[in-house]
Amino acid sequence: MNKKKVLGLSILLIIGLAGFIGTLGYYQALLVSKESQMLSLSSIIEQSNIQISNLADLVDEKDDGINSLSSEVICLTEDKDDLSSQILNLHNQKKDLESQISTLNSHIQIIQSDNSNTDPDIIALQNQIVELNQIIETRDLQIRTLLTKKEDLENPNATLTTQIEYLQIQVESIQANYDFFMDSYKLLREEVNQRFDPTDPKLTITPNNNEISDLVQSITGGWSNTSDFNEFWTDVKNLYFWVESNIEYRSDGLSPILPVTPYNNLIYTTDMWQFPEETIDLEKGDCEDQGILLCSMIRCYTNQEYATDCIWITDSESTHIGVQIPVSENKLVILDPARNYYSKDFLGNIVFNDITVEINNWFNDWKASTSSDVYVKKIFSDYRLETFSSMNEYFTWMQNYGFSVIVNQY
Ligand SMILES: [Ca+2]
Ligand SMILES: [Ca+2]
Repeated sequence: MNKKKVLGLSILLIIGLAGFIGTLGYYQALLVSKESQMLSLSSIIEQSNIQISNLADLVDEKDDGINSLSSEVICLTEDKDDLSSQILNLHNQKKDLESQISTLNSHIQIIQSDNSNTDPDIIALQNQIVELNQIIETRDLQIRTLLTKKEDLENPNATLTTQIEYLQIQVESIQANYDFFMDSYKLLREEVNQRFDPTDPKLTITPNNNEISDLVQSITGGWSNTSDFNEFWTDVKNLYFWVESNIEYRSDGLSPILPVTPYNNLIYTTDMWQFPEETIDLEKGDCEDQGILLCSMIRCYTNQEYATDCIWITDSESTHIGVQIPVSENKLVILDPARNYYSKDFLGNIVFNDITVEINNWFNDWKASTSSDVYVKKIFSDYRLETFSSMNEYFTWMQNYGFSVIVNQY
């Protein structure tokens, strides 16, 4: 062999040796690791063995407990049997006692029935029991009554509220009665006082009243031709004479005027206005009663189409009422049945004088020496009411009468 082959084999040998050494190292390290794992597993096994040992001890303890409990169960079962026996025994004893009681009750009933009608003590006792039961019932009733009162006392508000509600109903009822009473009095007062200086004298002129229209028809036969003023004045004169002849003059008596409220005093007057139909029925009346009747009759006769008024004159001492018929061209006819006066000539025919002349004629007839303060205070009819404060005011107003007036012709 040559040197080169030796060198090569040597190198190969070295390389193989080195590889072997490396592999050996690796397995040595692996061995160390496995030994460490073995140690760790040994430690776990050791701990597990300890736990197993502990569990074995515990199982022993439980076995002891089970044994102990088993003996207790045996004892309790014995006790239960004993108690059941006792209960059964008691049931039997109870049945026996009930039987004895039943027997005793039968004996008692027999004894009671034997003695009930014969033993005075038992009868007396029974009577006492009845009385006592009655007393108990009475006491029960008293107790219930007292309990009810107690409840009322415990709820005073409820009781007071009920009382207040009851009183309020009473107050409302009384108020309603009072209002009705006052309303009725107001109507009564208006009706009564209509007769005394009425605030609305228009209401006293009643041309539509059946009694008035029947009377007017019987006296005049009606206004058969309303363009015939001769018929008109003839019929008016007949109406005037009917009143003058058939209504007796009679001064008013003393009459009471109702106050505003029923609590004030009455006022008395001798000036009482009658309604036309009342004057017809009474056949009596003073100046305003006769004037109101005649005015109503003439208004009825003309079917309310021509002017006719009551004319109310006054001075410082007295008043008087007649009837006026305004006539065309500022003429005037006055009809005053209470004083037997009407606008006439010496033959008794109706005449048409100027208003101022006729008013003065009438004033002079009323009072022979006319006082300076006499004037027309009001005129009124069913269709109007006018009030004046002087004669000039009345004359001026009459110039512009503004209502259909009768023509001055026959
Ligand atoms: Ca006629
Ligand atoms: Ca009168």
